[in-house]
Amino acid sequence: MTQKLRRIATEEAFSIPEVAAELQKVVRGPSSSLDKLLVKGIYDYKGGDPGYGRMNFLEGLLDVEGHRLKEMDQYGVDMHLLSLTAPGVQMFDADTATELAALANDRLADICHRHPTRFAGLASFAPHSPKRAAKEMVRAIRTLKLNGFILNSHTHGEYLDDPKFWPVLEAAEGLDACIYIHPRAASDTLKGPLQDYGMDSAMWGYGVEVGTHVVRMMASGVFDHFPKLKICIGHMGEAIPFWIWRINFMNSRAQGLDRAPKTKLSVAEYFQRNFVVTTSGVEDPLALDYTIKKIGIDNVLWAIDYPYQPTQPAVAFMDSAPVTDAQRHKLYHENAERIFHIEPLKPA
Ligand code: 1DF
Ligand code: MN
Repeated sequence: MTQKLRRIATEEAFSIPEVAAELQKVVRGPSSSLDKLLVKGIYDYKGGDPGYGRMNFLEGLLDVEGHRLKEMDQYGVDMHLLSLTAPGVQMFDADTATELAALANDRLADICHRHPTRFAGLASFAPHSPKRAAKEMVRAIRTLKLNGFILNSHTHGEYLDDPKFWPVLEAAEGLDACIYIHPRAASDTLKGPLQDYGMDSAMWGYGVEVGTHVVRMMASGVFDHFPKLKICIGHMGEAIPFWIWRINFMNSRAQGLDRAPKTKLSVAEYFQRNFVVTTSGVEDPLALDYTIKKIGIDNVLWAIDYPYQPTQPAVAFMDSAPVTDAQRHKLYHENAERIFHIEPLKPA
């Protein structure tokens, strides 16, 4: 019996008008964040070339049930696992962020309930207010029945290894809900040489930012406190699979020199135990093969990165990837169903 090849895309962006309006205020305000470059191109778009050289992404973000569904049908994409697009609510003050995260989660849950086989969703939260965030996380999973969480890397320059964020990690672990650490531009203290030549975002800066974030988490020993915590990272692992041997070797040396805390497991072991990666925006069969070999076939998930990446090549890439049929089922949907608690299709 051959099973239908269900295609679940796991890093698919959307927004709501209220968050878009608040981001437009940020663009026009005094923030020194490197995110402003890209955010301006999306939310202060006035037609023509947005100075960012791209299409009008905002339309694609705000439209979920119209054009997006048609495009999914056209290319055989069964489901988008939606998440509020970067930088989410993390550039706002804590109160605004808390309020808008809850609103975005309500809207997301409505969409998922209207189309239970087409959309699932990752809930937002405001890390700047960790206790309120933990409450919203419980509501998002238990009441709204969302599928996990989205975090757009740093929050005002702070990273998840900071004990102030432990209520958030405790909530995620307790709810058995994965946190997808999605990129945003590098924090103010990291951004220096990333400001030129288009390096601020997906070309390079995003990987530097998220890679730095997850190396901090692994080296800090945070996974000794939260051994069952699951973290998802996109873009074929933000270069971590390629570097893991060296990170592991050098972390063990740093521990020997008392420059890093002693941890129960090695960095390489945390990477295999606590992480899954998606293929978003990397359509390179060699990178896929290498990533599968480093982290295991059960820990790699397919993604498009709609609307920032086109659907057709992402589907063509995974349809033709040099893997067995059983592996293709894992990559396209079985791993996503397991990690994000998406109900498998009933056998026909
Ligand atoms: C871009 C790429 C924008 C990704 C994104 O959200 C994003 C981009 C603002 O290329 O402009 O999520 N990405 O994940 O690679
Ligand atoms: Mn993305």
